[in-house]
Amino acid sequence: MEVQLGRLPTTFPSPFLQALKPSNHLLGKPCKLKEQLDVNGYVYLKEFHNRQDVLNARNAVLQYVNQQGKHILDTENHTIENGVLNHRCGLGCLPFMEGQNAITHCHEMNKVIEGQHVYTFFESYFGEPVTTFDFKWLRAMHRDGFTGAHVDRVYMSRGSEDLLTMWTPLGDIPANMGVLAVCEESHRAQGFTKLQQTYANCDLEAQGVTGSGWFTEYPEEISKMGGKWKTSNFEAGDVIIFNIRLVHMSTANLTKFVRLSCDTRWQPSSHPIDKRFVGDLKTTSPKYGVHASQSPQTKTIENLKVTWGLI
Ligand SMILES: O=C(O)CCC(=O)C(=O)O
Repeated sequence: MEVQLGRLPTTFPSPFLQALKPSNHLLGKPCKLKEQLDVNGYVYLKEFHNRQDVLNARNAVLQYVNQQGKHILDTENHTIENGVLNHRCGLGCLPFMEGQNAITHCHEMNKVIEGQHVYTFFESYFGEPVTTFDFKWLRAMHRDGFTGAHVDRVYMSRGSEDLLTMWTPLGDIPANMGVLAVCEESHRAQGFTKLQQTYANCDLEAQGVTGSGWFTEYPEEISKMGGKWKTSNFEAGDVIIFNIRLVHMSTANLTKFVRLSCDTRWQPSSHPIDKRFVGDLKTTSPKYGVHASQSPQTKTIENLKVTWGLI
């Protein structure tokens, strides 16, 4: 299948972008799951959520998206449930849904992303009660849109170092429609030491960095340090869970369908928590990522890379 990883056209599966192997055989064995997460930086689990619950959440989000404007979905030729984008709908046309709001916390979404099965999994994994951020990164990705390579730590380092991200695709999402891709072992492989000591240790907000916060939009800039890019044709119910130092990005949405997904964050309740993402969060506007704005005068990852000797 022809895909695009960030800005790079490539093929999946291929030696450059390999297929993720599920770790379902390790479910119920928290020590083994931990070992796998420590070694690879992630675990990929098929059918983690109930498929029908995910499809219900997808429909609730699609109804919401359609209510935000007439020219977002092509409802003249397709049903809302098909999620086909109007051909004129690009960046800025889809609603920004991240945060804590009516759609992130609707019944259908809650049943998936904060269901008892998720609490049970993380409680077993951490061996203690767990907390999830109230902030949810619910995303609708436009045609050709993607997320650049980054580590989550640059956005959320003021709490637990054991923070985990769970990426949940809302629907069946093949690799050419905008799926999460991880650079295996990038959290610990020797070639990443400098990146981990500079970029990954940076608190973007404290440093006043503007823009997306991504390290790069070009995956070769990451894999030249080591590691291996991996992804999958995700199906509704599948998840990938990874740590805050693992480099990841997404493939581009080369299809006519809107890509819907949600990333949620989980940690032991006994650990300090990044207060920016819990409590009453009120309205949230885009700060980093695909919707971020950037002024050339301000501090950016591009000029920091020169300071860090990573260019
Ligand atoms: O869904 C995406 O495009 C990116 C998700 C991501 O970066 C994350 O889950 O941390």
